[in-house]
Amino acid sequence: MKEQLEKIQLAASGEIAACPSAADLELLRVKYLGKKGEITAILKQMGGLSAEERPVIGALANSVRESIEAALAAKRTALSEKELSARLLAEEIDVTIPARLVSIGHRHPISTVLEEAVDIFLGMGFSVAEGPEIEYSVYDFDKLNIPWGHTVREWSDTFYIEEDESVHLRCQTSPVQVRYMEKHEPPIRIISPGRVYRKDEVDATHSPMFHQIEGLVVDKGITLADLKGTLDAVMKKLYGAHTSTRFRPHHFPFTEPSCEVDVQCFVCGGSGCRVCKGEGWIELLGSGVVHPKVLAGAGIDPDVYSGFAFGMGLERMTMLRFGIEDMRLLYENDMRFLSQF
Ligand code: 2U9
Repeated sequence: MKEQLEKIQLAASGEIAACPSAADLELLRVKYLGKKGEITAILKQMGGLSAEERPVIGALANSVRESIEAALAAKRTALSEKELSARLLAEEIDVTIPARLVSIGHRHPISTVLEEAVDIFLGMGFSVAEGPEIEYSVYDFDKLNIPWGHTVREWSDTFYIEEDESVHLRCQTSPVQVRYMEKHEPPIRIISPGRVYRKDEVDATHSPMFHQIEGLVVDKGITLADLKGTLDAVMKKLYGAHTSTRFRPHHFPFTEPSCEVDVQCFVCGGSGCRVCKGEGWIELLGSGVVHPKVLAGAGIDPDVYSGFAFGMGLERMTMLRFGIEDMRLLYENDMRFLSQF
């Protein structure tokens, strides 16, 4: 039995030393120290020993068990240290590798110009009004004094949704202001920015979808002088304090009198260049005193109140502001182009 125990001791220490993993180590523990293990088997046979042999073999068996337990414990520690250092090596983070930069996009130049204009109008006491892009023709045409038969109502000019031409994609944001007048008492001071649609062929200066900012002021005693003073102040804020404005007579169905507004060329200062096409002036806005029929149609008494309105194309303002010569570039979503502005 003594030799048996010594053999077990030798075999166990060899196997434990060579054991490759914690799972295999557990199998060895069961093999040597478990209930059906080799040491237990020896202890079970001790009943057949003489009274002198029993304590000697018992002490030996105990010391073999303790030494196997100690070897197992030492090996367990060694294996877990090995596993830890292998994991640390595998999961090592090299903090010196340059970070992959996240691309965070870029504000569209149209948004930049829109936000700037909205800020200016908010500062002057205007608020922003919005409305549907699919609009009743009554709101986009009739209530704006654009009667049946007017050219802008033609199929070739408009994206009709209904066969009977009663609903279409709005061609201006004016209907938003008609809706606002119907719901609010003067004084009214609003701008309505948004997308509008016209059946234009795509070229460097046209697109079937573009953006406008329109504005409306209605109160007692509003005159053309308020229109001129307000728009002159806005243009000075947009293009610099030295900017001069010029008001030319024009015609719009919804305003009377009507005018177009030019600003002195902010590139050449008025002497004539490529941007202003030698004119010295750049046309930027349409405007006028709101037609009494338009006020009355929206439930506002034109004998008590008067107002002025204006409209500008955001794409045109953006192109002039950043020196962009082709409108199509604004819609291509090419980051190489957009991130320049
Ligand atoms: C109401 C009454 C009148 C809005 C106006 C213009 C003149 C105008 C153009 C500028 C360039 C359209 O984008 S563009 O092609 N707009 O010239 N718009 S007055 O007049 C209104 C609006 C609402 C109730």
